[in-house]
Amino acid sequence: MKIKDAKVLVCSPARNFVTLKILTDEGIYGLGDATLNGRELAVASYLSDHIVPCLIGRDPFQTEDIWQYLYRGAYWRRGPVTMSAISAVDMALWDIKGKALKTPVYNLLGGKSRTGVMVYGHANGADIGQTVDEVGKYISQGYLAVRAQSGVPGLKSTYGVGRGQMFYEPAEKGLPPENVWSSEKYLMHVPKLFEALRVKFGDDVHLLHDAHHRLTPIQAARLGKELEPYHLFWLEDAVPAELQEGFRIVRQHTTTPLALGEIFDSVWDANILISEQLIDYLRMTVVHGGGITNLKKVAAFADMYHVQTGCHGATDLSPVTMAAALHFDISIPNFGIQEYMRHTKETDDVFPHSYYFEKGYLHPGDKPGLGVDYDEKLAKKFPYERAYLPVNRKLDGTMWNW
Ligand code: KDG
Ligand code: MG
Repeated sequence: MKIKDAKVLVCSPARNFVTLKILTDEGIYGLGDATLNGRELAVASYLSDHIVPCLIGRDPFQTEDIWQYLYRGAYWRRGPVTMSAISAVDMALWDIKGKALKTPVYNLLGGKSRTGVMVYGHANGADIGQTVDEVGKYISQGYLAVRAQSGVPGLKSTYGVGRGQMFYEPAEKGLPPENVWSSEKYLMHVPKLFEALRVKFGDDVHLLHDAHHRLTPIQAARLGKELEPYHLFWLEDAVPAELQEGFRIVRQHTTTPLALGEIFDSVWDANILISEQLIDYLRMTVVHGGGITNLKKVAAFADMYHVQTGCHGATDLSPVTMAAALHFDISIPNFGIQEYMRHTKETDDVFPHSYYFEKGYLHPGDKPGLGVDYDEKLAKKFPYERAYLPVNRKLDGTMWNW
Protein backbone atom coordinates (compact mmCIF):
# COMPACT_ATOMS: atom_id res chain seq x y z
CA MET A 1 0.00 0.00 0.00
CA LYS A 2 1.22 3.50 -0.85
CA ILE A 3 0.12 7.00 0.10
CA LYS A 4 -1.39 8.51 -3.03
CA ASP A 5 -2.53 11.94 -1.86
CA ALA A 6 -3.42 13.95 1.25
CA LYS A 7 -5.93 16.74 1.68
CA VAL A 8 -5.90 19.45 4.33
CA LEU A 9 -9.52 20.26 5.18
CA VAL A 10 -10.48 23.36 7.18
CA CYS A 11 -14.05 23.90 8.39
CA SER A 12 -15.94 25.67 11.15
CA PRO A 13 -19.02 23.78 12.36
CA ALA A 14 -19.44 25.89 15.57
CA ARG A 15 -15.64 26.29 15.76
CA ASN A 16 -12.60 25.90 13.50
CA PHE A 17 -11.08 22.49 12.80
CA VAL A 18 -8.18 21.39 10.62
CA THR A 19 -8.39 17.79 9.41
CA LEU A 20 -5.86 15.80 7.41
CA LYS A 21 -7.18 13.08 5.10
CA ILE A 22 -4.51 10.70 3.79
CA LEU A 23 -5.55 8.65 0.76
CA THR A 24 -3.92 5.41 -0.39
CA ASP A 25 -3.69 3.61 -3.71
CA GLU A 26 -5.91 0.85 -2.27
CA GLY A 27 -8.84 3.19 -1.66
CA ILE A 28 -8.44 3.21 2.14
CA TYR A 29 -8.11 6.64 3.74
CA GLY A 30 -7.21 7.81 7.22
CA LEU A 31 -8.11 10.95 9.21
CA GLY A 32 -6.00 13.04 11.56
CA ASP A 33 -6.82 16.16 13.59
CA ALA A 34 -4.45 19.14 13.26
CA THR A 35 -6.45 21.79 15.11
CA LEU A 36 -4.47 24.35 17.12
CA ASN A 37 -6.90 26.80 18.68
CA GLY A 38 -6.47 30.32 17.27
CA ARG A 39 -3.57 29.25 15.01
CA GLU A 40 -5.41 26.83 12.72
CA LEU A 41 -4.13 28.15 9.39
CA ALA A 42 -0.49 28.00 10.47
CA VAL A 43 -0.81 24.22 10.91
CA ALA A 44 -2.81 23.89 7.68
CA SER A 45 0.02 25.62 5.83
CA TYR A 46 2.72 23.55 7.56
CA LEU A 47 0.88 20.44 6.41
CA SER A 48 0.04 21.39 2.84
CA ASP A 49 3.21 23.36 2.05
CA HIS A 50 5.81 21.26 3.86
CA ILE A 51 4.55 17.82 4.90
CA VAL A 52 2.09 16.48 2.31
CA PRO A 53 4.65 16.54 -0.56
CA CYS A 54 6.97 14.33 1.54
CA LEU A 55 4.26 11.73 2.22
CA ILE A 56 3.37 10.77 -1.34
CA GLY A 57 4.59 7.30 -2.27
CA ARG A 58 5.39 6.21 1.31
CA ASP A 59 4.09 3.02 2.94
CA PRO A 60 1.38 4.16 5.44
CA PHE A 61 2.14 1.16 7.70
CA GLN A 62 5.53 2.71 8.57
CA THR A 63 4.13 4.80 11.44
CA GLU A 64 7.43 4.86 13.33
CA ASP A 65 9.71 5.69 10.40
CA ILE A 66 7.37 8.40 9.10
CA TRP A 67 7.18 9.91 12.60
CA GLN A 68 11.00 9.97 12.85
CA TYR A 69 11.25 11.39 9.32
CA LEU A 70 8.93 14.29 10.17
CA TYR A 71 10.38 14.97 13.65
CA ARG A 72 14.06 14.03 13.60
CA GLY A 73 14.46 14.59 9.88
CA ALA A 74 13.11 18.13 9.82
CA TYR A 75 15.92 19.85 11.79
CA TRP A 76 13.40 22.34 13.31
CA ARG A 77 11.94 20.22 16.07
CA ARG A 78 9.03 20.61 18.47
CA GLY A 79 6.68 23.57 18.90
CA PRO A 80 2.87 23.40 18.75
CA VAL A 81 2.54 24.04 14.99
CA THR A 82 5.05 21.37 13.97
CA MET A 83 3.81 18.85 16.51
CA SER A 84 0.11 19.33 15.66
CA ALA A 85 0.97 18.64 12.02
CA ILE A 86 3.01 15.52 12.87
CA SER A 87 0.21 14.37 15.19
CA ALA A 88 -2.35 14.62 12.38
CA VAL A 89 -0.21 12.48 10.07
CA ASP A 90 0.33 9.91 12.81
CA MET A 91 -3.39 9.65 13.68
CA ALA A 92 -4.30 9.25 10.01
CA LEU A 93 -1.72 6.48 9.54
CA TRP A 94 -3.00 4.52 12.55
CA ASP A 95 -6.52 4.94 11.16
CA ILE A 96 -5.38 3.48 7.81
CA LYS A 97 -3.55 0.62 9.53
CA GLY A 98 -6.65 -0.28 11.56
CA LYS A 99 -8.91 -0.13 8.51
CA ALA A 100 -6.50 -2.20 6.40
CA LEU A 101 -6.24 -4.85 9.13
CA LYS A 102 -9.99 -4.58 9.81
CA THR A 103 -9.58 -3.93 13.53
CA PRO A 104 -10.05 -1.00 15.95
CA VAL A 105 -6.81 0.86 16.62
CA TYR A 106 -6.81 -0.14 20.32
CA ASN A 107 -6.09 -3.73 19.24
CA LEU A 108 -2.89 -2.52 17.58
CA LEU A 109 -1.86 -0.75 20.81
CA GLY A 110 -2.05 -3.78 23.09
CA GLY A 111 -5.79 -4.35 23.21
CA LYS A 112 -8.26 -3.20 25.87
CA SER A 113 -6.87 -2.80 29.37
CA ARG A 114 -10.25 -1.72 30.79
CA THR A 115 -13.94 -1.89 29.95
CA GLY A 116 -14.43 1.86 29.41
CA VAL A 117 -12.73 5.24 29.67
CA MET A 118 -13.82 7.32 32.68
CA VAL A 119 -14.44 10.90 31.61
CA TYR A 120 -15.05 14.22 33.31
CA GLY A 121 -17.45 16.91 32.12
CA HIS A 122 -17.30 20.69 32.56
CA ALA A 123 -19.70 22.39 34.97
CA ASN A 124 -19.54 26.15 35.19
CA GLY A 125 -21.67 28.95 36.56
CA ALA A 126 -21.61 32.68 37.14
CA ASP A 127 -21.56 32.03 40.91
CA ILE A 128 -21.28 29.15 43.37
CA GLY A 129 -25.04 28.43 43.34
CA GLN A 130 -25.11 28.09 39.55
CA THR A 131 -22.02 25.91 39.48
CA VAL A 132 -23.52 23.61 42.12
CA ASP A 133 -26.64 23.26 39.95
CA GLU A 134 -24.54 22.50 36.87
CA VAL A 135 -22.52 19.85 38.69
CA GLY A 136 -25.85 18.29 39.72
CA LYS A 137 -26.89 18.08 36.04
CA TYR A 138 -23.73 16.17 35.13
CA ILE A 139 -24.18 13.78 38.04
CA SER A 140 -27.76 13.10 36.99
CA GLN A 141 -26.51 12.28 33.47
CA GLY A 142 -24.31 9.58 34.96
CA TYR A 143 -20.94 11.37 35.12
CA LEU A 144 -18.62 10.06 37.83
CA ALA A 145 -16.26 13.04 37.58
CA VAL A 146 -16.95 16.74 37.04
CA ARG A 147 -14.70 19.77 36.64
CA ALA A 148 -16.17 22.76 38.50
CA GLN A 149 -15.42 26.41 37.66
CA SER A 150 -17.29 29.46 38.95
CA GLY A 151 -17.31 33.20 38.37
CA VAL A 152 -15.33 35.12 40.99
CA PRO A 153 -17.06 38.03 42.79
CA GLY A 154 -15.58 41.33 41.60
CA LEU A 155 -14.30 39.94 38.26
CA LYS A 156 -16.38 40.40 35.11
CA SER A 157 -15.15 37.23 33.44
CA THR A 158 -13.31 34.16 34.69
CA TYR A 159 -11.63 31.29 32.87
CA GLY A 160 -13.99 28.36 32.44
CA VAL A 161 -17.22 30.30 32.80
CA GLY A 162 -18.62 30.26 29.32
CA ARG A 163 -21.33 31.69 27.18
CA GLY A 164 -23.34 28.47 27.17
CA GLN A 165 -23.30 25.62 29.65
CA MET A 166 -22.75 22.25 27.95
CA PHE A 167 -20.69 23.56 25.01
CA TYR A 168 -18.25 25.97 26.68
CA GLU A 169 -15.89 27.34 24.04
CA PRO A 170 -13.37 30.03 24.91
CA ALA A 171 -12.34 31.09 21.37
CA GLU A 172 -14.28 34.04 19.95
CA LYS A 173 -14.68 35.49 16.47
CA GLY A 174 -12.86 38.77 15.80
CA LEU A 175 -9.80 39.90 17.74
CA PRO A 176 -8.84 38.38 21.14
CA PRO A 177 -11.30 39.36 23.89
CA GLU A 178 -9.69 40.83 27.05
CA ASN A 179 -10.43 39.31 30.47
CA VAL A 180 -9.59 40.90 33.84
CA TRP A 181 -7.90 38.92 36.57
CA SER A 182 -7.15 39.01 40.29
CA SER A 183 -5.38 36.02 41.87
CA GLU A 184 -6.21 37.44 45.32
CA LYS A 185 -9.98 37.40 44.69
CA TYR A 186 -9.79 34.00 43.00
CA LEU A 187 -7.86 32.44 45.89
CA MET A 188 -10.46 33.63 48.41
CA HIS A 189 -13.29 32.19 46.33
CA VAL A 190 -12.33 28.70 45.11
CA PRO A 191 -12.26 26.89 48.49
CA LYS A 192 -15.82 28.14 49.14
CA LEU A 193 -16.94 26.59 45.84
CA PHE A 194 -15.56 23.16 46.75
CA GLU A 195 -16.92 23.31 50.27
CA ALA A 196 -20.40 23.94 48.82
CA LEU A 197 -19.97 21.07 46.34
CA ARG A 198 -18.95 18.54 49.01
CA VAL A 199 -21.80 19.65 51.31
CA LYS A 200 -24.31 19.15 48.49
CA PHE A 201 -22.96 16.02 46.74
CA GLY A 202 -20.95 14.17 49.41
CA ASP A 203 -17.64 12.42 48.90
CA ASP A 204 -18.20 9.99 46.04
CA VAL A 205 -18.18 12.18 42.93
CA HIS A 206 -14.70 13.05 41.61
CA LEU A 207 -14.25 16.83 41.53
CA LEU A 208 -11.64 18.60 39.40
CA HIS A 209 -10.59 22.22 38.98
CA ASP A 210 -8.51 24.13 36.40
CA ALA A 211 -6.55 27.21 37.55
CA HIS A 212 -5.47 27.77 33.93
CA HIS A 213 -1.91 28.95 34.50
CA ARG A 214 -2.89 31.92 36.70
CA LEU A 215 -0.92 31.40 39.92
CA THR A 216 2.64 31.64 41.20
CA PRO A 217 4.09 28.49 42.84
CA ILE A 218 3.47 29.70 46.39
CA GLN A 219 -0.08 30.77 45.55
CA ALA A 220 -0.70 27.36 44.00
CA ALA A 221 0.71 25.75 47.14
CA ARG A 222 -1.77 27.73 49.25
CA LEU A 223 -4.69 26.77 47.01
CA GLY A 224 -3.74 23.10 46.99
CA LYS A 225 -3.48 23.12 50.78
CA GLU A 226 -6.82 24.88 51.27
CA LEU A 227 -8.53 22.42 48.91
CA GLU A 228 -7.22 19.33 50.73
CA PRO A 229 -10.38 18.85 52.86
CA TYR A 230 -12.42 18.53 49.63
CA HIS A 231 -10.07 15.85 48.19
CA LEU A 232 -10.04 16.92 44.56
CA PHE A 233 -9.28 14.37 41.83
CA TRP A 234 -6.88 17.03 40.56
CA LEU A 235 -5.92 20.68 40.50
CA GLU A 236 -4.93 21.51 36.94
CA ASP A 237 -2.43 23.97 35.46
CA ALA A 238 -1.96 25.87 38.70
CA VAL A 239 1.26 27.53 37.44
CA PRO A 240 2.65 28.01 33.91
CA ALA A 241 5.07 25.14 33.51
CA GLU A 242 7.99 26.49 31.48
CA LEU A 243 9.96 26.36 34.73
CA GLN A 244 9.36 22.75 35.63
CA GLU A 245 11.42 23.07 38.83
CA GLY A 246 8.85 25.60 40.12
CA PHE A 247 6.54 22.70 40.86
CA ARG A 248 8.86 21.51 43.63
CA ILE A 249 7.48 24.36 45.74
CA VAL A 250 3.87 23.39 45.04
CA ARG A 251 4.55 19.71 45.69
CA GLN A 252 6.31 20.31 49.01
CA HIS A 253 3.24 22.03 50.44
CA THR A 254 0.20 20.07 49.37
CA THR A 255 -1.24 16.59 48.89
CA THR A 256 -3.84 17.81 46.37
CA PRO A 257 -3.09 15.83 43.17
CA LEU A 258 -1.65 17.97 40.38
CA ALA A 259 -2.37 17.77 36.64
CA LEU A 260 -0.39 19.52 33.93
CA GLY A 261 0.39 19.51 30.27
CA GLU A 262 -2.49 20.25 27.90
CA ILE A 263 -0.17 22.64 26.05
CA PHE A 264 2.89 20.35 26.13
CA ASP A 265 4.06 18.96 22.80
CA SER A 266 7.13 16.98 23.87
CA VAL A 267 8.37 14.75 26.65
CA TRP A 268 11.00 17.47 27.22
CA ASP A 269 8.23 19.73 28.52
CA ALA A 270 7.65 17.26 31.32
CA ASN A 271 10.85 15.30 31.94
CA ILE A 272 11.58 16.93 35.33
CA LEU A 273 7.91 17.00 36.31
CA ILE A 274 7.67 13.28 35.69
CA SER A 275 11.04 12.01 36.88
CA GLU A 276 10.88 14.02 40.13
CA GLN A 277 7.26 12.93 40.63
CA LEU A 278 6.10 16.55 40.82
CA ILE A 279 2.77 15.82 39.11
CA ASP A 280 0.18 13.07 39.27
CA TYR A 281 -1.52 13.41 35.88
CA LEU A 282 -0.12 14.33 32.48
CA ARG A 283 -2.60 16.20 30.24
CA MET A 284 -0.70 15.89 26.94
CA THR A 285 -2.90 14.56 24.19
CA VAL A 286 -2.61 13.02 20.74
CA VAL A 287 -3.23 16.17 18.69
CA HIS A 288 -0.56 18.36 20.26
CA GLY A 289 1.67 15.68 21.74
CA GLY A 290 2.96 14.04 18.56
CA GLY A 291 0.17 11.57 17.86
CA ILE A 292 -0.39 8.07 19.17
CA THR A 293 3.18 6.98 18.36
CA ASN A 294 4.75 9.62 20.60
CA LEU A 295 2.16 9.65 23.35
CA LYS A 296 2.55 5.89 23.87
CA LYS A 297 6.24 6.45 24.65
CA VAL A 298 5.60 9.44 26.91
CA ALA A 299 2.95 7.48 28.82
CA ALA A 300 5.33 4.53 29.27
CA PHE A 301 7.95 6.90 30.69
CA ALA A 302 5.36 8.49 33.00
CA ASP A 303 4.22 5.07 34.18
CA MET A 304 7.65 4.38 35.69
CA TYR A 305 7.15 7.40 37.97
CA HIS A 306 3.54 6.69 39.00
CA VAL A 307 2.20 9.44 36.75
CA GLN A 308 -1.14 8.68 35.08
CA THR A 309 -2.66 10.20 31.97
CA GLY A 310 -5.52 12.68 31.78
CA CYS A 311 -5.72 13.70 28.12
CA HIS A 312 -6.96 17.14 27.17
CA GLY A 313 -10.37 16.87 25.52
CA ALA A 314 -11.83 20.35 25.10
CA THR A 315 -14.05 21.32 22.15
CA ASP A 316 -11.08 22.63 20.17
CA LEU A 317 -9.84 19.05 19.83
CA SER A 318 -11.92 17.52 17.05
CA PRO A 319 -13.82 14.22 17.28
CA VAL A 320 -10.86 12.68 15.41
CA THR A 321 -8.63 13.48 18.40
CA MET A 322 -11.32 12.29 20.82
CA ALA A 323 -11.50 8.95 18.98
CA ALA A 324 -7.69 8.60 18.88
CA ALA A 325 -7.46 9.50 22.58
CA LEU A 326 -10.03 6.84 23.46
CA HIS A 327 -8.12 4.07 21.63
CA PHE A 328 -5.00 5.21 23.49
CA ASP A 329 -6.78 5.56 26.86
CA ILE A 330 -8.42 2.17 26.77
CA SER A 331 -5.17 0.38 25.95
CA ILE A 332 -2.43 1.87 28.14
CA PRO A 333 -1.80 0.62 31.70
CA ASN A 334 -1.52 4.03 33.41
CA PHE A 335 -4.69 5.71 32.20
CA GLY A 336 -6.17 8.11 34.76
CA ILE A 337 -9.13 9.99 33.29
CA GLN A 338 -10.17 11.58 29.98
CA GLU A 339 -11.60 15.09 29.59
CA TYR A 340 -14.85 15.08 27.62
CA MET A 341 -16.29 18.43 26.65
CA ARG A 342 -19.19 17.60 24.37
CA HIS A 343 -19.11 18.93 20.82
CA THR A 344 -22.09 20.71 19.29
CA LYS A 345 -24.47 18.87 16.98
CA GLU A 346 -22.97 20.69 13.94
CA THR A 347 -19.51 19.37 14.86
CA ASP A 348 -20.79 15.84 15.46
CA ASP A 349 -22.64 15.89 12.13
CA VAL A 350 -19.46 16.81 10.23
CA PHE A 351 -17.51 14.13 12.13
CA PRO A 352 -19.78 11.07 12.52
CA HIS A 353 -18.17 8.72 15.02
CA SER A 354 -18.56 5.37 16.73
CA TYR A 355 -17.53 6.46 20.24
CA TYR A 356 -20.34 6.83 22.74
CA PHE A 357 -20.99 7.82 26.36
CA GLU A 358 -22.54 5.43 28.87
CA LYS A 359 -22.77 5.72 32.66
CA GLY A 360 -19.75 7.96 33.12
CA TYR A 361 -17.53 6.18 30.58
CA LEU A 362 -16.73 6.73 26.92
CA HIS A 363 -16.30 3.72 24.65
CA PRO A 364 -14.37 3.89 21.37
CA GLY A 365 -16.73 1.49 19.55
CA ASP A 366 -15.63 -1.48 17.45
CA LYS A 367 -15.26 0.01 13.97
CA PRO A 368 -11.93 -0.68 12.21
CA GLY A 369 -9.43 2.17 12.53
CA LEU A 370 -10.34 5.14 14.71
CA GLY A 371 -14.08 4.90 13.99
CA VAL A 372 -14.59 8.49 12.90
CA ASP A 373 -15.40 9.98 9.50
CA TYR A 374 -15.56 13.42 7.88
CA ASP A 375 -18.53 14.62 5.80
CA GLU A 376 -16.74 16.80 3.23
CA LYS A 377 -19.95 18.02 1.58
CA LEU A 378 -21.50 19.16 4.86
CA ALA A 379 -18.20 20.67 6.08
CA LYS A 380 -18.18 23.02 3.07
CA LYS A 381 -21.26 24.72 4.52
CA PHE A 382 -19.13 25.85 7.49
CA PRO A 383 -16.21 27.92 6.16
CA TYR A 384 -13.28 28.97 8.36
CA GLU A 385 -13.77 32.11 10.47
CA ARG A 386 -10.85 33.70 12.28
CA ALA A 387 -11.24 33.30 16.06
CA TYR A 388 -8.92 33.84 19.03
CA LEU A 389 -8.62 32.67 22.60
CA PRO A 390 -8.92 35.54 25.10
CA VAL A 391 -6.01 37.41 26.65
CA ASN A 392 -5.89 38.32 30.32
CA ARG A 393 -4.93 41.46 32.27
CA LYS A 394 -4.64 42.08 36.00
CA LEU A 395 -6.88 44.73 37.57
CA ASP A 396 -4.17 47.38 36.99
CA GLY A 397 -3.83 46.50 33.31
CA THR A 398 -0.72 44.32 33.54
CA MET A 399 -0.70 41.58 30.94
CA TRP A 400 -1.16 38.17 32.62
CA ASN A 401 -1.46 34.52 31.63
CA TRP A 402 -4.77 33.43 30.20
O1 KDG B 1 -7.65 25.92 23.48
C1 KDG B 1 -7.67 26.15 24.84
C2 KDG B 1 -8.67 25.26 25.56
O2 KDG B 1 -8.64 23.95 25.07
C3 KDG B 1 -8.40 25.25 27.03
O3 KDG B 1 -8.52 26.54 27.52
C4 KDG B 1 -9.34 24.33 27.74
O4 KDG B 1 -8.03 24.48 29.74
C5 KDG B 1 -8.80 23.86 29.04
C6 KDG B 1 -9.24 22.54 29.49
O5 KDG B 1 -8.78 22.13 30.55
O6 KDG B 1 -10.03 21.93 28.80
MG1 MG C 1 -7.06 23.11 31.13
